[in-house]
Order: sequence, then C-alpha cells, then structure tokens
Amino acid sequence: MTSSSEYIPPNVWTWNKPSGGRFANINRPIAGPTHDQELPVGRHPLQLYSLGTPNGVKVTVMLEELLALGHSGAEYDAWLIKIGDGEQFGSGFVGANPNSKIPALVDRSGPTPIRVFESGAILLYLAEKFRAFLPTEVGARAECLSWLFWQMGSAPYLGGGFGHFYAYAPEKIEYAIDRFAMEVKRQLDVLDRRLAKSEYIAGGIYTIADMAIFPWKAGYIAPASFWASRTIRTSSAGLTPCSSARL
Ligand SMILES: N[C@@H](CCC(=O)N[C@@H](CS)C(=O)NCC(=O)O)C(=O)O
Repeated sequence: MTSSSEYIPPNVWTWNKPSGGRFANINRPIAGPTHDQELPVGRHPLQLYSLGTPNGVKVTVMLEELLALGHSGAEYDAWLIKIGDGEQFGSGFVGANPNSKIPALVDRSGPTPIRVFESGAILLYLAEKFRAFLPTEVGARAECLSWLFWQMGSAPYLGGGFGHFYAYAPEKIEYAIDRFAMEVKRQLDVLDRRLAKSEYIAGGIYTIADMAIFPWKAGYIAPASFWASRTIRTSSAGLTPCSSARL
C-alpha cells in the first residue's frame, strides 16, 4: 500500500482552509443559514424541496407510487434545490431542514404546516399518512423498518465513503478506497443473499424499504450508469441476474 502523505492530525482541529475536493465550496463545519431565501410554495398539499440524487429520488418514487394508487392527497409541487449553488443554506430551506440537506417535505394539507426531513423519515411519514407501502402486522413492519434503517445507515459508506474517496477527494488514498470498496461490496452481498430468499427486500410485498434501497444500489448494478459500477464490479460481489432485475 502506498503512503498518501506525512500528515499529522492536530490535537484540536480548526477550520483554516478549504478542504479541497469537488464539494469544497459547500463544505463548512457550521450549521444554519448563510443567506435569506424564502422557499417557494405551490398549490398542492405537499411541497417537496429536492434534487435528483439517490436520496432525493426515494421520496419522488414514493409520491408517484401513492398517486398511482389514487391518493390525491399526495399531489405535490417539486422545487429544485441546487445544492452545488448552496441553496440548502437559504433561510427557508434551513427552516424545513436544519441539517441543510435535500430532500425536505412540507405537508400543508392541515391547519399547520408540518416539516419532515431525512429521506427515511419522509418515507415513513408518507407511509403512515396514506397507510401504504408499510406492513401493519408487527413482524412484517419490523422487517420493513429494519431494512429501511439499514439503508439509511449504510448509504454514507457508499456515498460519503466510497463515492467521496473514489470520485471527489482531491487525492486518491488507497487505504480509504479499499476500506469503503470492501464495505460496499459487503453491503451488496447482504442484499443479494436477502433477495435470493425474499421476493422484495422486506418480504412478499413492495414497501418503502425497496424505495429507499433501489436508488442507491441500482447505480452499482446497472452497468455504466454510475461511475462506481466498473470499480465495484457487481458481478464479483455475487449478485445474480435475479436480484439485479428486482433491484
Ligand atoms: N441522511 C440524509 C442525507 C441527505 C443528503 O446527504 N443529501 C445530500 C444530497 S444526496 C445533500 O443535500 N447534500 C448537500 C450538502 O451536503 O450540503 C437523508 O437521507 O435525507
């Protein structure tokens, strides 16, 4: 293994220079708004503030599935939040999500607007509101929520870990890439083993857990659709055509 630098970590870290890398312009160690910018509000009950990333897509899939089932209360206005331009740090968006990350949802169907942030929380909120895509039987519900939270916990290894060090970091660090590639392959094997036995991830029916997992893992399985597919080489992760097709 090659040594990447002679860097010695300080005892107390301070922010004294940009971190480098593709997202250096939006990375900072403090929260809160950087500027005043109200969020637009349309005429539908639900207001979605998002972008077409894997986390953003989860919620759009859920809303479209609800509409396909005939839930008119799931009509929504979708507003683009350009994270590369720092729009997640506008005062209105921070009001919807104090963590400044898409997606965020505001439910304006009742007397008081309800904000929901974190894609998993939004999926769960919508599933409970419309009583759809979340099993009611206690064991099946536990299985669904387990896979939903598994996805929420595993995504940072894929995006922030492997994705960051493979594609976005200003220098290629072999240790970091090896570390996260190994973990992502292990996650794919978890999925493959599960889908060899189960029609959908949480059992016999399509749930919010499938909606959460699909946008993240499909990129690794559909050849050439994502920069990582050639590196992670899903075939060597043991994925079968059967599970790939379902994902
Ligand atoms: N755990 C969050 C993660 C959301 C997230 O990381 N969003 C990214 C885009 S996929 C974002 O808004 N990044 C902007 C930033 O980090 O400033 C969720 O699932 O909603």
